[in-house]
Amino acid sequence: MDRRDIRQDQVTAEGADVDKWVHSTCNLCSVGCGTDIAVKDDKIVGIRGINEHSINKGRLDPKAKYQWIPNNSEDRVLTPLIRNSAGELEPASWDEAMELVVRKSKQALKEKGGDGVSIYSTGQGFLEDYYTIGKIGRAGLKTHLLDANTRLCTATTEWCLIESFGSDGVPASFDDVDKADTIMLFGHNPAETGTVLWDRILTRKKATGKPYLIVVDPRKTPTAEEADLHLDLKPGTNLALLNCIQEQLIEHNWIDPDFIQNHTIQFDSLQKELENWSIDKASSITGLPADKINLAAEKLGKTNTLVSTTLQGAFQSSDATASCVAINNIHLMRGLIGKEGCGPLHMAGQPSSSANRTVGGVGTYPANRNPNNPTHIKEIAELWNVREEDLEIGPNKDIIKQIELIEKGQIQFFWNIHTNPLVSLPNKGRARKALEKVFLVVQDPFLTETSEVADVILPPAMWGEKEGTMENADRTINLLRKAVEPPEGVKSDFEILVDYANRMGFQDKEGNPLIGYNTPEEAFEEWKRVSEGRPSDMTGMTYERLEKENGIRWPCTKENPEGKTRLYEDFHFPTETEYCQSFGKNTFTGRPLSKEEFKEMDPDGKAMFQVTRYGGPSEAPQSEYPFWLNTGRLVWHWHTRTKTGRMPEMEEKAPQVFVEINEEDARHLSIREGDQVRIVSPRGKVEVPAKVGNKMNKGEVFVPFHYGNFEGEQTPNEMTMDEVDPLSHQPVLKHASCRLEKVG
Ligand SMILES: Nc1nc2c(c(=O)[nH]1)N[C@H]1C(S)=C(S)[C@@H](COP(=O)(O)OP(=O)(O)OC[C@H]3O[C@@H](n4cnc5c(=O)[nH]c(N)nc54)[C@H](O)[C@@H]3O)O[C@H]1N2
Ligand SMILES: Nc1nc2c(c(=O)[nH]1)N[C@H]1C(S)=C(S)[C@@H](COP(=O)(O)OP(=O)(O)OC[C@H]3O[C@@H](n4cnc5c(=O)[nH]c(N)nc54)[C@H](O)[C@@H]3O)O[C@H]1N2
Ligand SMILES: [Mo]
Repeated sequence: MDRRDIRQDQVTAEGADVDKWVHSTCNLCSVGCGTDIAVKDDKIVGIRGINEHSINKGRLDPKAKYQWIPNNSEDRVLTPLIRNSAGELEPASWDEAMELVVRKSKQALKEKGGDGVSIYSTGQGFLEDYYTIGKIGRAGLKTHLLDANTRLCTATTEWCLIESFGSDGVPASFDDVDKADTIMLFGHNPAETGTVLWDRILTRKKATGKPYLIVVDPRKTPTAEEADLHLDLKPGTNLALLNCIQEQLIEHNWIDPDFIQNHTIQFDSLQKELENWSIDKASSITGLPADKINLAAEKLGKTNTLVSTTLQGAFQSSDATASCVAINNIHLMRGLIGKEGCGPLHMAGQPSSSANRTVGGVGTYPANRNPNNPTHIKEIAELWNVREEDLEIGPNKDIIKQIELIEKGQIQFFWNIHTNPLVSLPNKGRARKALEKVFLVVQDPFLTETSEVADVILPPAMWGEKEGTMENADRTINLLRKAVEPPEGVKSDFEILVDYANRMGFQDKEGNPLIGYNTPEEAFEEWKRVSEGRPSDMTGMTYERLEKENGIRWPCTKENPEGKTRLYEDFHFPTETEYCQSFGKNTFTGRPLSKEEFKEMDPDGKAMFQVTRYGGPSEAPQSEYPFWLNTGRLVWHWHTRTKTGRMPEMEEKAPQVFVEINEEDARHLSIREGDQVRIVSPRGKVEVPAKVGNKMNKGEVFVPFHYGNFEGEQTPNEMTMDEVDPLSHQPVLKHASCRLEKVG
């Protein structure tokens, strides 16, 4: 069914004759392509796709081909920096920098307790780093302030899976993408953001006509242009469409009553909630013609196999979790899960954001454990050899809540690892003031918008210069070997974390170092023991196997060494009260449910239909701000451009920020292609050149979020909202109101 030929993409520096190729994985995006790194004289000189890797079969994304260039960039930070009394960053030794970091974190712990210290990490590091952060955070610092940029990225994946199936873990995999008759890409633009996966879909479509492609996105994206059915709904109306589709499936009896009866609970309450939905109602809210909604419902109702992907157009909105739960409901009512070519495939974005959720570096507990289940906490305490009462549990505080706690003076020490929040966080003005207030450690190979307000900079080794594993969007664990020694003066994120734990004197209950391992592989071996018996069991994996077999999906045990292509093939879901990852939350308010409430539902191995009530967007255009502001990605750039901005091949494709405007709107405002336009939202403004065309619907504008503030007021996050989804606490980065003014 997989129709791709091998096509090995390779780029090396001119004239480089390569000494060796070292096994690795692409570090840009969650598809997880196997790559070999070219090495010459202990320097990275190129990259190629791995032909035997089933995910990419030798292919590489355009950016991926140049991702080794920033490693060799002249402007890497090669020594720790400390801000002096004159306000300048000054070179320091590792001892000086780490002693300052330790002193300041001890001071914050003394004055404010565990919640005086925050570690804000990433979805682009290694599983072993995250596992270490989780252990340091829970058993060392005893903080509730472990979060990451994954909050902005894939927190909704985690929560919609918990709500429906009792645990994180995406049910379908990329292999199902090859088999599905119908694929619905919901708020997902893989033609720009997952090009190798997109190529896999298109190659099959061109050869066989399958799959039927439904694309839900208000913009005419390159993905939408290939769709059989493009639903260009109004921004923020996802759940109105999905509620109507659920209602239509029931009304037309396009459902699987046996599956519903045998493997799910709460269908009746959902059915009742949906009664007042109709095509007309959905049409008036979404702006979609009735016949398009009708067609979508019929296609989804009649297809024999279905994969639904979701990404930021679903996650970065105020009904994020509810919308993704509605998609789970659709799969459950049609019985299209746990079967070949079927299942929800809620995506990840960053190359290893899933790993952070799995191992507990990001407010979750290791191996999908439930913090409100004392047995699970006891297990962690035993595995870590610490006293149960010394393990910090309780509600985790997400990054937006943390900004508020900084404003209130609660958080004093903030350790920012592998993310650039002063470009990527919403409502940037507020975020910047907050980060100016704390003692800020920035761990980054480059000076960024965030390091402008840092007190200490710790320079890390980059991709290719360190060893570890990553988890991609379909539960595949991939290995990255160290190809070269890092430049002199820098240390890997893992080494920095272990060094910090030892300097802090964190110990287990017998006085041994809390972090008892010294290498990433030793950390992985410890993690494997922690994962045993849990949904994300990895006890059957070894570094050697991961390299030889080009990645393995969890769960992977000794009994099931091949890993699992898809979850829930036996239609058994991890919803037993004593096993589940969480007792869940109220799907409308986000209030956490108690064990008693969960027990009352009594799913006991069945999947859970959840009521999905439409709330509508939290901010919408009105008189003073009549336009919708949409933000997102371009194929040429990676996030805040600290990497792609250093690749001349990518910079020249998209050197500058812009605002994309519908041609009628532009005419109305006398704006022409290239004119400078001021975009003003209730929170901030930027001035950028206009791009006029027909990709945007009237009343909607789009700005790529990649561009920071080094070259003037450019970042759209000056204007975005720090409202969050009530369950996943993912910020509503895709929807804000704004007005346009022609400058000059
Ligand atoms: N080139 C490139 N690729 C990347 C990245 C990158 O920076 N550059 N980053 C990676 C990461 S971390 C992530 S998270 C992914 C993100 O990948 P995607 O989610 O595919 O990318 P985005 O552009 O953020 O958003 C997707 C689409 O959501 C649409 N959208 C906006 N509002 C709505 C709405 O109300 N409803 C619906 N249905 N859609 C809406 C936008 O128009 C946009 O086209 O990409 C990954 N891949
Ligand atoms: N308006 C708007 N805002 C958004 C989004 C959107 O769609 N719209 N999308 C959101 C999403 S989904 C995401 S994922 C975020 C991404 O936002 P960020 O995570 O803030 O963006 P990056 O540029 O990937 O930042 C990674 C940083 O890590 C550094 N780095 C590189 N390699 C290493 C390493 O090995 N170790 C360490 N310690 N550092 C390293 C890089 O130099 C860079 O500064 O943005 C979010 N913000
Ligand atoms: Mo992301």
